[in-house]
Formats: sequence, structure tokens, C-alpha cells
Amino acid sequence: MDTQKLQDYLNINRRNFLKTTALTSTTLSTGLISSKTQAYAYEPYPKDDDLETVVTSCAHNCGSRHALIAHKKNDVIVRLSTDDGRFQKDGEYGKDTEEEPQLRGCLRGRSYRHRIYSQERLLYPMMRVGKRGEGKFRRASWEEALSFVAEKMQYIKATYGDTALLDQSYAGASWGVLHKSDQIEGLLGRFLGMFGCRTSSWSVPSYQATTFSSRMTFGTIRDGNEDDTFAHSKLIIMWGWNPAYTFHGGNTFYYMRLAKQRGCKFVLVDPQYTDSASTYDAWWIPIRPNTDAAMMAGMAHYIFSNNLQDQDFINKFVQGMDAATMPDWASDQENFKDYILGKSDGQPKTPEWAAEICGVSAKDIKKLADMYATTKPAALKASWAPGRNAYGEQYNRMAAALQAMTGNIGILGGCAEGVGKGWHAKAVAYPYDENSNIWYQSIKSDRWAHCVLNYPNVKREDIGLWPRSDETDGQIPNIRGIFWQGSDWFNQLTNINKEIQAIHKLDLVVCMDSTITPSGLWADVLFPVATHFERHDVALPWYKGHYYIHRPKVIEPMGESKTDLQIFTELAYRLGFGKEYNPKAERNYFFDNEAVDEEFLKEWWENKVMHYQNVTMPWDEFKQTGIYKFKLDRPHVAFQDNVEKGVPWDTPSGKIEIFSSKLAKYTDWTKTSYGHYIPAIPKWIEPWEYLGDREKTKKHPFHLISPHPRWRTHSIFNNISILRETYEQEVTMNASDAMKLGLKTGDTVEVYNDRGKVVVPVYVTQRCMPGVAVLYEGSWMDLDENGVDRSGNPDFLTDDNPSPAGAFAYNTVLVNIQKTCLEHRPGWDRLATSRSHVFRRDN
Ligand SMILES: Nc1nc2c(c(=O)[nH]1)N[C@H]1C(S)=C(S)[C@@H](COP(=O)(O)OP(=O)(O)OC[C@H]3O[C@@H](n4cnc5c(=O)[nH]c(N)nc54)[C@H](O)[C@@H]3O)O[C@H]1N2
Ligand SMILES: Nc1nc2c(c(=O)[nH]1)N[C@H]1C(S)=C(S)[C@@H](COP(=O)(O)OP(=O)(O)OC[C@H]3O[C@@H](n4cnc5c(=O)[nH]c(N)nc54)[C@H](O)[C@@H]3O)O[C@H]1N2
Ligand code: SF4
Ligand SMILES: [Mo]
Repeated sequence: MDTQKLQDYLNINRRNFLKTTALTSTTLSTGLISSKTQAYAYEPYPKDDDLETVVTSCAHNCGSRHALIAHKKNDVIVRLSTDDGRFQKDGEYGKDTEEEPQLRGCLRGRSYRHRIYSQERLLYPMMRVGKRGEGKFRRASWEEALSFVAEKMQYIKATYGDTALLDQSYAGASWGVLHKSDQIEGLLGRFLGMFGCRTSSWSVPSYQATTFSSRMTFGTIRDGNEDDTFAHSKLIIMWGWNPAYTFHGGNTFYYMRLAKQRGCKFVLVDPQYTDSASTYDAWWIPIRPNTDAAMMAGMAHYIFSNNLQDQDFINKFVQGMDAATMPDWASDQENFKDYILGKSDGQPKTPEWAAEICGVSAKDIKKLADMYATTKPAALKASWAPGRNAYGEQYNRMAAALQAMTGNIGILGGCAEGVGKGWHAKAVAYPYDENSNIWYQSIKSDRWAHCVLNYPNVKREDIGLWPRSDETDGQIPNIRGIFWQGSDWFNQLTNINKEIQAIHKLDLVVCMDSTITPSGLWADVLFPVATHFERHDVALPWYKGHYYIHRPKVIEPMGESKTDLQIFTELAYRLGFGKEYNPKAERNYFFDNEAVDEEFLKEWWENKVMHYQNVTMPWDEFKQTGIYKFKLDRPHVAFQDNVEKGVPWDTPSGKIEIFSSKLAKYTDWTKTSYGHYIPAIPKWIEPWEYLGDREKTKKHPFHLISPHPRWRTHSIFNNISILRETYEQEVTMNASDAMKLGLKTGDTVEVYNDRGKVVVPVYVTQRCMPGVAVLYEGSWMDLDENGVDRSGNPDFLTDDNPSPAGAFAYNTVLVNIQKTCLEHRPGWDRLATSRSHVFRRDN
């Protein structure tokens, strides 16, 4: 189609569009469509019999994947409900069994209708008119916005080369098989890769320490059991794990309840006493943040000294736990037991030694070590948050050492989890192939601002350079543009003030989202993206669960929004590789995507699911059923075959590597993508900021941790009024600390360090240990004229220095706190008139 035709098409399409949206968007009461708007009949409220019921799923990177049932009238979702048993194959109403539990949504999912129809919904392409970050935009046509981006991309590539565009796609949309966003298999990676200009971001905010540890130790990140196995544990240690808030699977809590009913004991090792602990009456062991590896070393010392280790398991399956299990080629190197007993460095890692560091008494360390070593089976679930730390990988590898020395790996009710990926879903329905999703350089995600600000005077180890090939090794990417797709990374990565400095140096910032996000306010162009209610897809479970949920298009895309695949396909056409990018589509895919999407999904179902996963249900039947659940013949336990059938682990030695062959063989660390030395066995290494640092705590006496909120999925849902009625963004601290500072619950405080300052109300409690402050991640940044964030986003305080393995050190932060007369703002308008009115001006 030539450009003129396309423009005509766009204009016609837009006129149709306004006609239909006049009906569909009336719940929005925005000024824009008011003259054509007829109020949708809200009264009398339609009865369920008058509504059409559509089974679909919830979305996003929230730790789970549940069913949502849309009840709609015409093109408006009137109500959302969730699984009540009716949608299970062969299910009677209400069915909820250990084998087939319901996929019941949480409070966020059930409020999703408010997100679809929110004031902050991005409905039209927008282009910046003010200074970058000022938040002033005008509405643009698709034609103008797409041409602008395509032309800029060509200019940037021609002028600055093949590393000039930074891929900051992330997991916002990664849980659909067709509309994917992430660094590895995502749609943006394919788009920029095929365009021939892409710097990728290789470290993952969630758990880079953990994936590193699992890869080194087990040779895979598929170290997870399915959640039903928890029901068989006799002891569950929740180490930095709060599944009541931070979901890690769909039915975790249900299985933990079954375990409790069967007599399982619960322990929590965490600086705060969580709702998970109170639900299961857990023994709370408050620990100083980031000192977990030391406490675990103390436990290992107790276990070795009392000969409580499972020596048979060690001898059969483990490398480097002790002298006898070291490989011949490294028999002169340090093994784990010698390190723990102090033979190699003269410092036995006794419980008393550990107690000094982590603030847990030696008595409690011994008691827990004894419980763990003598209760079988026991699940030490070492979650990811303690690994989001300066040397996070040491914590994860130390946890794996404890799991291995007690023989709790590969058995039902035990747990080898670091990453925790369980059953494996078949992920990609679009034409993914590794040769297209290429990158020319890749850097540690956290370091993009550092790279931009210091270019070209950057050492490869400062940014964790991971070159595409030996020929380009050492070449520092010259980043001039950023794409955000399925990510709100400007709001979510570390050290936002440094990001703010860096973003002013760029030539192009593009944000693709369904919402006007805090990141979007820093972009030059906003592309409106259809939500998963407005496009066809299939949902995957998160890391746990063995099912697929069909996602039909429930309503028409709102405003002028398009799917990510439509936008990339159209851009690719403009850049000359449209057909290669989306081989099934013609140019009119931008307007009519249904047949192509259906074909992709059907092929995926037939070729991947039916063929590889022994599914006999045809695609059309799946579409009618809505949810397909796999029945596993036994609960899925990671490494069961390794232990029962002698299958070797996927490591160089075929064993569980507590002494890592790979790490032991590196000689020049500056030539690796890690950049810095990492010991071959797990060790306690002091973080660069923590309560044990006498000097730094003089100025900044509190250790700030920033866990994931129950009321949000990161930044998503921050603006949902009915959720906001249930919580405040607030900093939690211990009553004794509050007393010293003269603070009571509800006072407004400044939380600050040398990197930034935020303003929030304080919540005073005994449930948080002294010296620690808790501030949940994901609030929408809201800067005042002095650069102070009034919303309380902890990423103004976090450091962009990653751990050697690339872990984001989100939880390695010292701060000070003081009362303030500055006003806290929720990053969103309480009266729901919304800052987005700025965007709602027509051209
Ligand atoms: N201080 C601190 N900060 C943290 C963390 C922490 O522990 N402490 N945790 C970190 C972790 S683990 C993570 S994973 C990150 C999360 O960081 P992000 O991934 O940036 O967080 P989200 O808020 O989930 O943003 C996802 C965005 O994708 C958009 N989106 C959803 N679906 C689609 C779609 O189909 N297409 C497009 N184009 N967009 C879509 C959503 O509207 C949303 O704006 O935050 C990190 N930040
Ligand atoms: N509701 C909800 N669920 C989510 C998400 C969400 O945004 N909202 N995000 C999902 C994503 S992308 C991810 S990555 C996961 C994250 O999952 P996790 O990493 O498990 O979750 P967090 O909430 O960051 O932290 C869990 C607990 O660790 C504790 N903790 C923090 N620092 C330390 C420490 O140094 N030592 C110890 N022992 N404990 C510590 C916190 O107090 C908290 O209770 O959650 C997923 N689930
Ligand atoms: S846990 Fe996640 S998938 Fe489930 S309803 Fe809540 S937000 Fe949606
Ligand atoms: Mo994450």
C-alpha cells in the first residue's frame, strides 16, 4: 500500500473509530468524545442473564496467572469475576481439589475493569511538545507518529551505528504466547534485531543472582517444583519469601494450608514479620538485610560440626562440598567444608561468628540448622529478594549448598528452588528465531545510564559487556535511543536520578503501553497498545502451574490502540522488512489482524502444544473450553530423575556443583560479562551498604528494603481507586526507631541518602526489626520542583551498581529518615480526575 493510500485508510479508519468509541468508552467521561457521547445505560444495572460471559485470563508479571471471567454487554465489560469451578474440564460447580485447584484471581485481577477504563488509559498516539520529562504532549495521527519514529531510527542507525538503540522491553506483556515482551524472545528484540541496531539488556531485575546460582550449581534454571509439592513438606522455611503478598505461583497458599493441616512447621527468616508468617504461625527469625549468606554459613557450620549432613547424598551427587568430592584437577583448591570450618582462611564460620553479622542469636541459628537437618522432607524456599543485593549470588549459592547437604533435592516435599521454574510451557507463537532476535552488544540492564553518561570512557567491566562476537568485544555501545515495550523501566530500575541525567542525552525515546505511565512521561512518542482484553492470545502460567488459558478478544481495542505486533509490523514495513518480520501478514495487518493472529495461535497449539505436550484437544475445542489443565502423573519435583535414576545434572561435572567448574576456570574476570571476580564456592562477602558498616551507618542509619506490593504488580494498578482505598504507599519502621525520631503512624517523613529523597507517610510497628525500613516498589514517581519524589518510589534511593553476577542490588540501600513538612503525593490523583487530562486534548 502506498503512503497516500495508507493515510486515507488511517483517516477513514479513524472516523469509524470515533463512531464506535463513542459507544464503548463512555464510562470514561473524558472531554474528548463528549459531544458524540451517549451515556451507557448504567441503571438498571444489567443482570447476568443479559450479559455475555467470556472466559479469559489476567495478565502481567505478577507471580501468577488466574482466570478472569468477563461479563459484557455489547462492547463493554460490565463486571469481572473469576474461577469458581465452572471452568474446569469435567468440573462440577465449585470444584476445587488438590489435583485441580481453581485458578481464582486476587484483588488486583478482579479490579482489572478499572484499569481497562482508567483515566490514565493511553488511547491515541501522542508526541511530546514540551521538554523531555515535562509531561506535555499533543495527540498525533498514527501516520505522523510512525513516520517520525521510523525516520529517527534510520537516522540514529546511520549516524551512530548498530548499538545505538537500547532494548528495554520487559515482562509486562510476556505472559501471552503471541504478544510477548521481554529481552530474550520478545517482539521488540526481533524488531530491533532485524532492523540491525540493538543493544540488549541482559540482567533481569527479579533474580539475576538466582539464575546465576542455579546455572552454576544445577546447570539449569528449571529447578522448581510445582506448588502442590509443598503440601508434602514437614518443614517450610520461608527465607525472604512472603507468598501472601508476593505471588510465586497460583495456588501456593492453598498447598501451604494443606501442609499446615498435615502438621508442617513453618519458619520465616525475614527482617519483617509478614502476613505469610502470621497465617501459618511461623517462627519468625528477624535478620539484618543482606546478611543471609553469613547466617546460612553458620547453619552449615553447625551441620558439619554435628555430622548431620546427608553424606551419602553428597558423595553421590555433589561436587566440592568437601575434600573428597573435589574434582581431581582442582584438589588443591578451596572446598566448601574447609571454608566453613575455617581451614582455608582461619575463620571458622561458627553460629557465633554469624550471629555478630546477621543479628540472629547463635542459639537460634543452631536451632534452625538442627530442625532443617533432621526434619525430612524439608523445603528451604530461598526466595529472590535477599539475592537482590550487592553479592546476592552468594546467598543463593549458599542456600543451594544447604539444600544439597541435607539431601532435600529431588524428593517430594523437599526443595531445590532458587529460580523455581517448574513445569515448562511452550512459549512462543509468533515467528521467533534466534537469528532475528540478535543484539550487537548487551549490557547489564542497570548500567545503561552509566554507559550513556560516560560514553566513550567506559570500561567493559563497568557495564557488564556481553558482546555479540569476539570481533566486537570491547566496543562500548553508543546508546542514543530507548524503546520501552511492556516495561515501566524508567520508574522501576535503580537510581532514577542518574537515569534522569542520562535520558536528556538521547535522541529518541519511545514508549509503547496501554497506560500513560511514569516512564511514558519521559518519552518523545507514546504508542497506545491494546490490552489483553482487546486482542487474541493464549496465557501461560507464571513460573508455576500447568495449564493454558485462552484469551479471546473480549472487546474492541479502545481508542486508537493497536497490538504490539501490529505496531512493529507496520514500522517494519516502513523500514523495509515488514514481510520478513511478520511473514503471515500483509500491509493491511495494521487494520485487520484477526485472521493472522488466529493462524499463529492455531499453528502454535497444533505444532507445539498438541505435538510436544501430548494434548489431544483440538484448537477449536480449547477455544470453547477456555482453560486447559494438564494432569501430571506425579507432582512435579525438580531433579527427581537425577536422584532416582542417576541422570546427570547439566553441569560440566554432571553433579550439583557447590564448587563451580566454570567459575574456577576463569582467569581474567575483566574479559567476562560479569566483569568482576566471583568465588568458585559460596562465601559470605560484605555488601557495600548494610547495617554492619559502622562508618556508613553514621550518616544513613537505616537499611531500606523494597519488596513487591500486594496491591500492585510493580507499577501496574497504582492508579486503581478501589485498590488505593485499601492502602497507602508508606515506609514501615520499628516502634523503637520511631520513638527515637519522634514519629508516629501517619506522620510524613523524608527518606533520603546521597542518591535521592522521597516523601511518604510512616507506619510504625513491631513487625519490622529495628534498623530496617520497608518501602514497597512501584509507586509512580512524582517529582517536585526540587527533584524530590513525593510519591515514595524507593528507586530514587537504590544504587545502579549491580552485583558481580549482574543482580540488581535493590535491597542494598542505607538511608536516613526524618519528619518533614513536605506533602506526600500518591503519584496519582485521589479525586481520579487524573493528570492524564493533559493528554486528552485533540489536535
Ligand atoms: N526498588 C525496587 N525496584 C524494583 C524491584 C524491587 O524489588 N525493588 N523489583 C524489580 C522487578 S523484580 C521487576 S520484575 C521490575 C518490574 O518492572 P516493569 O516491568 O517496568 O514493571 P511493571 O510495572 O510491571 O511495568 C510493565 C509495563 O508494561 C505494560 N504492559 C502490560 N501489558 C502490555 C502489553 O501487552 N504491551 C505493552 N507494550 N505494554 C504492556 C504495563 O502497562 C506496564 O506499564 O521492577 C523492579 N523494580
Ligand atoms: N503481589 C505481587 N506479587 C508479585 C509481584 C508484584 O509486583 N506484586 N512481582 C512478581 C515478580 S516480577 C517478582 S521478581 C517476585 C519477587 O518475589 P520476591 O523476591 O520473593 O519478593 P519480595 O516481595 O521482593 O520480597 C520477599 C520478602 O523478602 C524480604 N527481604 C527483603 N530483603 C531481604 C534480605 O536481605 N534478607 C531476607 N531474609 N529477607 C529479605 C522482604 O521483607 C519480603 O518479605 O514477585 C512476583 N510476585
Ligand atoms: S495474582 Fe496476578 S494473575 Fe492472579 S489475579 Fe492477581 S494480578 Fe491477576
Ligand atoms: Mo521481577
